Amino acid sequence: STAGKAHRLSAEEKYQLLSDLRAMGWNEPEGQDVTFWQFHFKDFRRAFGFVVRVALQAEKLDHHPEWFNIYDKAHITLSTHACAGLSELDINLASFIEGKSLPSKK
Ligand code: H2B
Repeated sequence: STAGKAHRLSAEEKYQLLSDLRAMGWNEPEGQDVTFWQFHFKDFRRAFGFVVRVALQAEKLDHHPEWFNIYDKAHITLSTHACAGLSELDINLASFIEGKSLPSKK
């Protein structure tokens, strides 16, 4: 498992590593060491296809999101349970989500 070695990002590391993701709409809610984003698709088929692609990648990375889907939306929260905060594993998964998995993003 890679999660056991996960290092909780410091405030400075988060500032650096999350800046690109913030520009794409990812957010860290006040008082919670997580990052989240709600994706909006054209329809359920695209939203659920997205969820499936991210699920397969999550298994490859052995790092899993918290999420829910309502019709054409998918709400994703990323954090690393093993370090009770954000780690580079979350950055990796978010980068995959932004880079490879959103051809049908509205
Ligand atoms: N996903 C997330 N988000 N955080 C974890 O700490 C985590 C995980 N741990 N997926 C992994 C699985 C761990 O339980 C396995 C054994 O590697």
